[in-house]
Amino acid sequence: MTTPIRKRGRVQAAPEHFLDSALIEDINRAGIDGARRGFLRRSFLAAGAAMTAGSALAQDGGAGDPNILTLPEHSRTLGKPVVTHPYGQPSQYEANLQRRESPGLTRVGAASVSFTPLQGLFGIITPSGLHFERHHQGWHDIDPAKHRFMINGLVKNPKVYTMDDLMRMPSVSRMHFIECGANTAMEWGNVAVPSVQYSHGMLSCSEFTGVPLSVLLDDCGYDKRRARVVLAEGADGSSMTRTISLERALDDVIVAWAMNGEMLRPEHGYPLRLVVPGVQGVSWVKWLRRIEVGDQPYAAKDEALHYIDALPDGTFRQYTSIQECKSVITTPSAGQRLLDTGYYNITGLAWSGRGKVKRVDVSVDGGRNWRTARLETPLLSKCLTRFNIDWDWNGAPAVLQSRAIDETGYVQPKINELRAVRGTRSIYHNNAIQSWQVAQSGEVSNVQVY
Ligand SMILES: Nc1nc2c(c(=O)[nH]1)N[C@H]1C(S)=C(S)[C@@H](COP(=O)(O)O)O[C@H]1N2
Ligand SMILES: [Mo]
Repeated sequence: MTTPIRKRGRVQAAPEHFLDSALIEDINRAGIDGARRGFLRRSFLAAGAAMTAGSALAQDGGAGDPNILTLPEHSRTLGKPVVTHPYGQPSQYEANLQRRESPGLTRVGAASVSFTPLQGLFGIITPSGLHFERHHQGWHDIDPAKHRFMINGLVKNPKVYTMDDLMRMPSVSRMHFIECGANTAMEWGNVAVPSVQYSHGMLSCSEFTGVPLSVLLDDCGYDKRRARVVLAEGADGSSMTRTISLERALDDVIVAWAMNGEMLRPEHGYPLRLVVPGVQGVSWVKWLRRIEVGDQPYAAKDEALHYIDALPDGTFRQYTSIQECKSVITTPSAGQRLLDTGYYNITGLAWSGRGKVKRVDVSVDGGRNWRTARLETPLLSKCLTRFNIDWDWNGAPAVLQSRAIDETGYVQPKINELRAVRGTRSIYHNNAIQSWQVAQSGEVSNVQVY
């Protein structure tokens, strides 16, 4: 038995951060119906009016609503034919759901980041067109017929593969999250960004298809006695190179050509990228052109020597490539507004680079009391997990938090706990518990509470 839904809570999207003026015009012009957009529309009409809980607008409940009483045009006419769009597009009413760049983050867009709009997504899979982007030197649309992939170094038979060679090998399909090591970086010192898109949006999750790297290493006859490490190299201008321990390379790393059932999109490495489950995004080399097998003991310890975390005592921590257990509530989240008291489904995402998520607890009082959320299937290793929990909002100020625990028993830390160990000069690997404050007005904002 679940809690009966007395009155559905309504969430207003943030006007500034993920609603642009063009959309507002669209909505006003289109006079849309449909529950979800109806909420949005009423919210806009209500903008400026005092949005106290239980306002008249919040009470209309649809009774006598012309959108249900009048037979609309589309119920009386012929619709558009098949193949109007040979490759389908989202509804025009979803035009606001977009990847967004944080202005000024880098000097040029070719070395920048775009963030996934986590607040607008459902389930665990990120639509390919909304997958976050991180490039050091821009992206390319590489001709797969001309693309070559080489394995060299400590192998008996160094080989150069074409895409055709690779795609006729035995393949696997696996769902995994990818998170940039710098996700949530802006929040180390204090509250810095206005929405979950910017605080956690360097995170996406897809089904990837490709050949296991272990199959390719066997195919080339890697030197089992000496090999300790592999180095992956990208074909873009940054010549992105990252090392991975041989142990991991043989475990679950994939040389992938497909994402979410189609060939990779160019922004994500078409026609070939490395998938390194559980490890920070930088190791997932895009436009992959070479893997070199080596024996350097320093690199064998683990991957990604390049990212280090500055500690308070002036020392640094390295070999921190695994994305530790983390979670975030995506609705309600900063920039949204609750339009009514009553029932809400608090929903969010949890993940761990070390395996499966075991449990997610949710607090609505800033971490004093916790309840265990429902985890939705599938529950996969090194993959996003969707959680949901019922909440009856009584109109009083609240602080929403989620805390994930993975199958190793690791508990997601509070931001002050993390700072005590790692200081505030870090950039990477902020996996702290996120707090969203709900004001009496229903407005939700980013706060740090511990
Ligand atoms: N060749 C190449 N690979 C790359 C990068 C790059 O700039 N060039 N960026 C890395 C970083 S820092 C991240 S977080 C991920 C981002 O992958 P995405 O753009 O598909 O989200 O790709 C990684 N692989
Ligand atoms: Mo990254």
